[in-house]
Amino acid sequence: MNELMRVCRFLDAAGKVRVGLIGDDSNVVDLSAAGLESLTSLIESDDPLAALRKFTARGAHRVAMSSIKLLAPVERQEIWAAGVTYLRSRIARMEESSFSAVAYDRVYDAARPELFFKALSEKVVPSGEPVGIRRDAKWNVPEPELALVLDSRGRIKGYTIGNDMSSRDIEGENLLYLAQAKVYARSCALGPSLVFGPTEEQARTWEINMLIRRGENVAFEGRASLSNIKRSFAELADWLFRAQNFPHGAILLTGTGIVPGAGFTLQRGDEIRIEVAGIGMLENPVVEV
Ligand code: DO4
Ligand code: MG
Repeated sequence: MNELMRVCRFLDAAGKVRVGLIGDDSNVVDLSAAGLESLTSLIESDDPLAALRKFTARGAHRVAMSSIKLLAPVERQEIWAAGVTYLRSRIARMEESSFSAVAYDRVYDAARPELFFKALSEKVVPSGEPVGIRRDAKWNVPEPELALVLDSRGRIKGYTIGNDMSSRDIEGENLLYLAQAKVYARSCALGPSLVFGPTEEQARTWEINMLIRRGENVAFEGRASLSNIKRSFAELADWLFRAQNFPHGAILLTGTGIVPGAGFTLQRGDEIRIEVAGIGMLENPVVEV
């Protein structure tokens, strides 16, 4: 088992953006104070774990988790997403749209995966901030997904949690509306941390859990094993980097295996919690946009 190191981006008390190592003791080691330039420089380094050890050894400046504001663990990376990578997602897409059912059925087994642009980094919502549901949609869901952190050469350097917020009625009406169903204000959340160290084999042993609270009640609860993703992570990364340049690297959401039943839609005020042991909990309230 490889060692895991969890890194976050945060605002310090003076409002400066910092990169920190999350400890087990509710403290964060301020790596920027130890000379770390950026999250991107860690992602680009050949051995991020060795770089992290070097910076933490340089007289650690610790800050309490409770005193910082978390930012999304992304700098200038583009955010992309894969779709229909779990059998559950194929079934759900075919149910929501008679019109596009054949396309979803085919892409699950095709050599080329479904990949789509999801967000610019400056539009990503961190843990704690609201995600959006479109006011012109009637059927809105969160999509909890493992996200791969890729360097500028397409190498998998770490993992985070992504929420690929989606409007299922818009997507189901016509496949040509996919961009509107997927890309709108507050439609992508990432965080809370970026984990360096785990191999793909290790990450595939993890479970992803989602709980949606509505007032005092649990409106939905579900889980999926990451071992059920049909394609290898390396395969998804390889397709993304074909005929594309990502000078700052990229984040690639790997698809959802948790799809609430057809009677469920998000409402304003719902609270979404997505957890992957080892990465942490991505928590977002829901607002209408
Ligand atoms: O085209 C549909 C998108 C599917 C998706 O986002 C997923 O499977 O996670
Ligand atoms: Mg998705």
